[in-house]
Amino acid sequence: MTSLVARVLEGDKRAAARLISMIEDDEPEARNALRAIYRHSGKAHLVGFTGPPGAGKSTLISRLIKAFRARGRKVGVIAVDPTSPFTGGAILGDRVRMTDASRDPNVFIRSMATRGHPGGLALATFDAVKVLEALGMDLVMVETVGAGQSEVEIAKRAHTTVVVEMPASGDEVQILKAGILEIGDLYVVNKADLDGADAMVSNLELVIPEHSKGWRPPVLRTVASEGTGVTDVADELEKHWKHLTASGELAARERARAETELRGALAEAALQRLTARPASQANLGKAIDRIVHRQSDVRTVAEELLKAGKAS
Ligand SMILES: Nc1nc2c(ncn2[C@@H]2O[C@H](COP(=O)(O)OP(=O)(O)O)[C@@H](O)[C@H]2O)c(=O)[nH]1
Ligand SMILES: [Mg+2]
Repeated sequence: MTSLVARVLEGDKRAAARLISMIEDDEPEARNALRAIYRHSGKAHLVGFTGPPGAGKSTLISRLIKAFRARGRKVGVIAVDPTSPFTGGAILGDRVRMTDASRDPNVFIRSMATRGHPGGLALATFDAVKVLEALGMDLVMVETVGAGQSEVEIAKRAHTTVVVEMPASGDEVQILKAGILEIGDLYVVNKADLDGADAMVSNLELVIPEHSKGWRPPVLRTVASEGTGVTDVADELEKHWKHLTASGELAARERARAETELRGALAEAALQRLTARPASQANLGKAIDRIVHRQSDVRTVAEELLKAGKAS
């Protein structure tokens, strides 16, 4: 195990891949490894991408990998989307070949399943981010499925959140998903080659609130499939990072992130403690019966289980 950690710290991509698999499988040794690498994490600029399926997040990210490599940055990507076309090191669909990237020691791409996590973002995702930081990546991009609560969760965890939209087709009314306007540090209207891009941009510019901390989220347009506008996105990402460090906002976000992670870990630990043993499984079954039969409300039952768990 120590040798696996040592290899990750030396920049060995295969060791990192192995460790992330162990994290996905929730192997006990993975926890020890995470303990060992924790103090080597926290160095990368973590950028989250969210937006409707098909907007072009994966395509944009693949272009950004190239843009940032050209700037000498080491780039990690985690796609929390089983349908994300990062398989086998090749971006499918638009035929942008990523085989160079998979051979590049300074690029690491990985897809992860959400495993039914309600937010759509597995706790494992952010453990994997730490592995990539320990691996020496200085930019880590996380692609999330723009569904459920995942975009709110990525916004809480990432330093910079990019919302990727695309023009609506025909006379379809452009309805932005609720909550999307509070989370973006950067808005990208991709597929600017299609009709309706201008409308989408003005729509966004009209409704985006001025962020309180001296950052007005820009609205950029791209044709990711052609690489158009990608440099501007890379520039704005760097600008936002500079803004975060210069304004002190970075420290505040780091604290908020630590709190989110602690709360997540507490919830998971409590749940595991109360449901792991066969006896607790039976208790859980009885508790569910009581809720279904209206003998007790959910909160009361949860409190009782917590108390019983402490006593045992
Ligand atoms: N016309 C057009 N198609 C694009 C553009 N960017 C991506 N696409 C295509 O849109 C589809 C969905 O892209 P993808 O990156 O998988 O979207 P994601 O679901 O948001 O990750 C793919 O077929 C891409 O080739 C663009 O700028 N213009
Ligand atoms: Mg995708």
